[in-house]
Amino acid sequence: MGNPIQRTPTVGKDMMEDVEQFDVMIIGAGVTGLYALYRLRALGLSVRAFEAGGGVGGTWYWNRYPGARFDSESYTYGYSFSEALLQEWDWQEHYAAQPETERYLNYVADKFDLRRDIRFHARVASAVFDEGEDRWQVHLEDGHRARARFLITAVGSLSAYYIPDFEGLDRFTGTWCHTGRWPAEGMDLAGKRVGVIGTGATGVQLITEIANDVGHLTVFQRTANYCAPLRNGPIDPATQRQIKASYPDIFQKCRETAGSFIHQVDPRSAMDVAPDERLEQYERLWAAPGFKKWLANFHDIMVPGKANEDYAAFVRQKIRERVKDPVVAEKLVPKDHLFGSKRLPCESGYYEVYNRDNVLLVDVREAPIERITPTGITTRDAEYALDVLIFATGYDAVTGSLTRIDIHGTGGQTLQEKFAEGPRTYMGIQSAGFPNLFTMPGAGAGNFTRGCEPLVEWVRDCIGSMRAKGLTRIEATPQAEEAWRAHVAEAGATLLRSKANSWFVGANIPGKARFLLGSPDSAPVMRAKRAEVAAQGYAGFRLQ
Ligand code: NA7
Repeated sequence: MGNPIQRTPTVGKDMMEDVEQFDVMIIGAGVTGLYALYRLRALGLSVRAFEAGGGVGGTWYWNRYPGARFDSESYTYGYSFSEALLQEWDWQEHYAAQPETERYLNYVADKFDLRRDIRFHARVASAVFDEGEDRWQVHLEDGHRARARFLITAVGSLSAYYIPDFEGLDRFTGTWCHTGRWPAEGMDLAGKRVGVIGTGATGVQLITEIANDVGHLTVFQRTANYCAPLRNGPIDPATQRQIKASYPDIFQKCRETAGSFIHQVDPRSAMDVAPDERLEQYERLWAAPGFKKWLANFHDIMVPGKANEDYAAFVRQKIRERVKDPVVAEKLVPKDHLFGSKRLPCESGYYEVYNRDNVLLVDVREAPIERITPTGITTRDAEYALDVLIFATGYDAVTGSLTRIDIHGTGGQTLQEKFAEGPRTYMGIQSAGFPNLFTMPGAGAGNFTRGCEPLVEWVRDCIGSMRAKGLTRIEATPQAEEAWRAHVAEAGATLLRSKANSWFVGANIPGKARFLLGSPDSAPVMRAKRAEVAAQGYAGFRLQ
């Protein structure tokens, strides 16, 4: 990424010319950025959002790959703040596909007249804090500059896409792309020899969707995942009416759960019920849509131990039953990580794909990819001729989208240097030495919009209260930050999602420090902690 400024820039008078001035700048016009713009503008502030894409939506703008869709129920994912919006918008499917979600976010942007404060095709290259003025100045890649008292990085937790450093990609003569940058005009896959690297939530959706259209599909799998049937379907008119009548109840239920999903965990232990009753529950939830089979199950399935292993065995059997060739089936059965330690991909016919004659599964743990050649991929054991290569290889999660921007705080320090050993923040909201910068962490492992709304409202209240008191600067104290980091390290170590090598802990990126990205606390606990901090006059922050 180009950086138009020097390593430790200063903000002199000459740099002030032609610099737009705002109260608040937001980087990103995805789910969080749009809501932050709406809320902060309502305070009477001048707000400008900078969006690298040509339209709103963030993740739902970039991830146009075939099969991209929610695993959250559509009506639990949409914004909750406007009753009019809730009643006007008809979700078409229980788990909406990307085009529907992108339409929804465009509808929101239009309804609340948000576009007039968004600059599109505006990638922020750097941001520099002016210590004399308590203001941030951002520099866009196109040379544009703007300043504001507050900077909100609503950059998304899964937006810095990652392509492994395979030798030879530059010499590949076919077409290739990462799923997170799927071309808007689409990719012509019909009849082509297509290779997909990666079988996470994205790969699973993509592979299922394209298998029928391509000439031949080669899937390069490093780690088999536990995947569960999504059981999507259209929302009929009666259900639509029922959903619209029960939004308060839907959002209340989401508020009560750890990840802000609608599914309430069964407080019973799997091991405390009789085996036939346990199996009956497993089967019943397996037949239900969405994450129910994961999040509404016996509580101890979500911690390492006997119940977790019992359920993993159930899921493995479900996979085996669907794949005809037992050798292929065994490759698809996860054996090297605990159930729930990675994000559970939901699928709609994924395993049956491997029963097709035009699909080949290559286990790259057995025979690693050695290089990309002009005509395909060479593994230790074979060569695979490809016309199209698709990277479903994930993201430099949470911190990657922040550290790709050259952010300079007080004393010339950069966020990149500060995050070298993992994120250093106070509750994910701020980093000491970067005053007035609100980093909006993804909920990490939660129903995204449900997590982002209360966080945006907290920041809105914080900025509102500062302005009411004539304060110009808020900064997390190093002590509060250190205590938070210690808490994440300690509490995070016990969590199931710290156990596998996934993006949850930064383990998918070579060289990235292993550290839980996101909070180890449940969403209700996080909301309570933030409320307590605010009630105590922003304890853990220094205000002036
Ligand atoms: P994920 O879940 O990080 O999956 C990335 C996939 O790419 C995963 O199967 C990886 O295997 C694979 N991968 C990554 N690097 C390599 C290399 N070098 N060689 C072979 N395979 C590789 O990303 P997704 O986009 O699927 O999902 C991200 C989130 O988006 C998801 O959690 C949802 O919340 C939405 P690995 O498992 O690391 O062995």
